[in-house]
Amino acid sequence: SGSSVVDSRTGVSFPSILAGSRRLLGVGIRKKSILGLKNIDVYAFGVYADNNDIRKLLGEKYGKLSSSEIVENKEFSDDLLENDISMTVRLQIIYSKLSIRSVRSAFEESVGSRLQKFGGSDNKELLQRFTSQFKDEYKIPRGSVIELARERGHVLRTTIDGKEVGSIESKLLCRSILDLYIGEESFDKRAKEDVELNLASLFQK
Ligand code: DAO
Ligand code: DAO
Repeated sequence: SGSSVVDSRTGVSFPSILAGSRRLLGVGIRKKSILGLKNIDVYAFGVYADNNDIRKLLGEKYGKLSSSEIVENKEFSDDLLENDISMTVRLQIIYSKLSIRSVRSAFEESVGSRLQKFGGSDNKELLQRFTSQFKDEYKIPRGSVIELARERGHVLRTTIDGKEVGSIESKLLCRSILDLYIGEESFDKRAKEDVELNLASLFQK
């Protein structure tokens, strides 16, 4: 049991709490244009973070600021990405014709560009390590749920429909993945804003 939130744009339902203490902060859509012609909804996503980690790691810096001061502070989003805060991004697949090949090439583009942005040149190996977790025999039909979780110590743990497919310890990889959802050029601006507003409210008395 437990409560859930239904995203009105996609009808996808997200549990309010994951892993006991990670709270849903915002939901969004990952879109992709095909041949520059039509925009498809690839998946819906929900962003979760552990409230206690947020208070413990960022409370001193942000505890005395108002919500709007926090949200307007350029460092806030960096601090979320950089610190050892337990977070999960839960994806639910909408597009029914996803092939593993198009998934691989899409994230070589999206995750690859972030690895390059934050890590500089030497990151081919890391990207390969991540994509090699995804075997050709996996199927991700519409409705599949993928969770990308940052665990303590900057470990990125990936599960598909509840089954773990791999864990990789890398601060750079964790940061790059989360940046897709709450970074500067996130997939869904409104989701990022909701996450930041909800987090800022944690510091208000
Ligand atoms: O079939 O050409 C096509 C369009 C496929 C779009 C693929 C986008 C994949 C995004 C990554 C999904 C990760 C679960
Ligand atoms: O949307 O471009 C993107 C990035 C998605 C990153 C998550 C990928 C996890 C994919 C698991 C696929 C399993 C076959």
